[in-house]
Amino acid sequence: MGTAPFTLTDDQQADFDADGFVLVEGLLDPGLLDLLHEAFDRVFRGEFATGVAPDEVNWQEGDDPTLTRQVCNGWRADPLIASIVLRADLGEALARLAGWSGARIVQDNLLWKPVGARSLGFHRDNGYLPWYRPREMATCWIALDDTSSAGGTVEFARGSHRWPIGDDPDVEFHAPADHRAPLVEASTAHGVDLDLAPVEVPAGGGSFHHGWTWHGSGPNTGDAHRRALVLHCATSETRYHRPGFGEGNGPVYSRYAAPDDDAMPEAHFPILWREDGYRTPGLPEPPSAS
Ligand SMILES: O=C(O)CCC(=O)C(=O)O
Repeated sequence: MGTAPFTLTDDQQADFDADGFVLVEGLLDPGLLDLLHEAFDRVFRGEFATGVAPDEVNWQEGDDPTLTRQVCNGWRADPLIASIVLRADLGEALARLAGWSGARIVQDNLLWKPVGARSLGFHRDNGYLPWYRPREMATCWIALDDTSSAGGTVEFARGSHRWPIGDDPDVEFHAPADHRAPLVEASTAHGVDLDLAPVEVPAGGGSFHHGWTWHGSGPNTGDAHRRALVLHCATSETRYHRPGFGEGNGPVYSRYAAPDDDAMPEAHFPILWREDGYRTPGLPEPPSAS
């Protein structure tokens, strides 16, 4: 057995277009879950198998146990993480959902919310991206444990990808006092009712969401870990946008820009899938679990 390639259906595309997200099952071979849990253990212990540090390390063993643990671009540090978040089939699904001719990874997220850990504030991913153009992202969120509302799974505000752009309230991502406050402020400002959809799926399932969809998650009041591996992509055509380098998460990710060229280097932002058949050479494939 191996991970069967994910193929998007017309119904899933229609749900994504209407709601700004779609829930899916079977993104991952269940036999890989234990191996991925071990990879999370390694990375959050500071063991970087490749010798390369992730771009953002927001929690390491010994830090505040009530915080949701987060590492960004763990794929640079761990080959198993790389083999999942660099998958061609996931890149293809994201490109098709977003209407792009190809997809490149911008960032992965390793998120680990143990029992009792606090929330992640509601936000829109595109809000962090003034440093590249087009300012678009689409995301695949993969549950590594069975998820539930009580366990603090991610929630999406249905239809919020169509809300106006440009006047979003300030957002505190890590452990805000009220994780839904910016969402409530935005929905009130736009005069729309909130319709929140929790991603409740078996481990190995997950979701795809649009870069302007509001999402966040509550504390883990359940009785089990809540780990997720997240793949954020942009179109393969994306180029740096220097006026935005100092904003959003630009100070971290614009470090890979050449001084005289706005191309995004494939070594740092590999192309996972392109409709003409191109894929950045040498990317790893997922191992066979059994
Ligand atoms: O898992 C969460 O609670 C948040 C995930 C997130 O922000 C994302 O996938 O873009």
